[in-house]
Amino acid sequence: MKKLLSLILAGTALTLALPASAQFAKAEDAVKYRKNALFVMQQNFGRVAAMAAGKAPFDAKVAAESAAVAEFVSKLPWAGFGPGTDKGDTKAKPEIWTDKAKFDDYAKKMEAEMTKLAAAAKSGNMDNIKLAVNATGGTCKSCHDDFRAK
Ligand code: ASC
Repeated sequence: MKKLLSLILAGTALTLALPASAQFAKAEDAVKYRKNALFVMQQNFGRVAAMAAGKAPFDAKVAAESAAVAEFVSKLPWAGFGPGTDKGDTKAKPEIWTDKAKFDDYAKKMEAEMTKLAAAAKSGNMDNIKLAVNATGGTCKSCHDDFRAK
């Protein structure tokens, strides 16, 4: 019984650890994985940003749900930037791999701002949502400026 429990716990730990250490069958899959994660994040962030900019009607429930999804998905793209994934159908600049510490720092900052945005959206306060959208968008932009080819 104890053995079964430790097996289950080990299995759970492995599953939870997967995103950060995800291995891909081929580099092309890693590129697709990170692009799709960034796309899903952007679609959800963009929905909230459109409300903050007055380009879409404010729907507090949709904003809260979208920001929560964006926050979760913001943790996923990085597993797709492993060694050897700098080639192919990608705008990722080589500096991502030569200046990894800076790239990782940008990633962490974006995740942190997404968390603040999710909290703001959950509270439903539009002034806070606007501030958080701007701060989060700023972290998207600075990383794109340095690490994404035009
Ligand atoms: C988006 C998106 C970005 C950021 C950026 C904010 O919705 O796709 O890259 O916001 O434009 O400045």
